[in-house]
Amino acid sequence: MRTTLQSVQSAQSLDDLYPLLAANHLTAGWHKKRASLWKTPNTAFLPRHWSYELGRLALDQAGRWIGTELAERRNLLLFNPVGDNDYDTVRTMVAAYQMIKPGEYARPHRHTPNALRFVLDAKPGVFSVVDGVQLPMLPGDVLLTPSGCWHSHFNDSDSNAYWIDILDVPLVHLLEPMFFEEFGQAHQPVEQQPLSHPFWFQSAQVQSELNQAPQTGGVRRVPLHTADHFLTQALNFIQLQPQASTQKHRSTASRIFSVAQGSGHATVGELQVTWQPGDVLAVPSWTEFEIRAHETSLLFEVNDEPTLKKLGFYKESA
Ligand code: GTQ
Ligand code: FE2
Repeated sequence: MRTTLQSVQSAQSLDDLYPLLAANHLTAGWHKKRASLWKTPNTAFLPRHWSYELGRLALDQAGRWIGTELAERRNLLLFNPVGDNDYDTVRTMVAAYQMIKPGEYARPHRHTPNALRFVLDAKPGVFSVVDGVQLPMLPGDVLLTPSGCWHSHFNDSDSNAYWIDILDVPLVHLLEPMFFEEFGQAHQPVEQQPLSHPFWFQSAQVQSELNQAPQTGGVRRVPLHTADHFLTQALNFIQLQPQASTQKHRSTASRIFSVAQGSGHATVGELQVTWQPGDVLAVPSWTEFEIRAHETSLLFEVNDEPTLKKLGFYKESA
């Protein structure tokens, strides 16, 4: 310490001082390698599109060699190809395609991250169990497994079942409150089989709400009422008439879109893609986007607006 103080004391210039600062884990705010403030958002994430046709085929192939016994979840992560990232889809959220075969049981666990499922293909007999409540998974349904809830999935139908998982794991990684626990038994006891539940948004119910929603420019929106259980993410269904498109805009929120029905084209930043049922689009923060339908289409959107709004960081521009 003596010698350190003496060497700092005897520095004759800033150039003498910089290495002494570094050796003591200090750096001069006026002499950094990287800027810490910039004029407008500078997102590291890329606009991206994933094909369900490919994801589904890859899951079928994986299913020849990996079971739920070994894997816990048979899922394919939709990672954003930036730096050494191999997990995050956008800054705060990850999306995955998951498949479960007839007779399989994806064992129960619970974790800090909030999770939701958007069902793509499933026959009657596929369920998630959330804190002892057995909820059916049928195409177009959305199911919530909020932070800390025990959850497992099983397939008593005669066909493979496929869905999209969206979780706020990357946000939990950033803030570091991660906890994860295995239930300890292979199956979760079922206590209720309700006909409706706040964690279960049935496709038919969403359709009837869409039919009553006002239409502007060929677009109808139905927000899902998740705010009491889901604090970090908001969920919307967006119906587009043929040739209708979402208004071109950008915001500080990150967004993941999944295609429920129909087909069309999207411009996300520099990316131009066509989309089909089951496909996924990543819209990073502050990236301008416009999604256009070729035929009557239905999109499912998950965004992190509630996180940004609670923190006072939400901004948008047309
Ligand atoms: O189904 O519980 O894709 O915990 C990633 C983490 C699915 C799940 C994922 C999970 C799950
Ligand atoms: Fe999970």
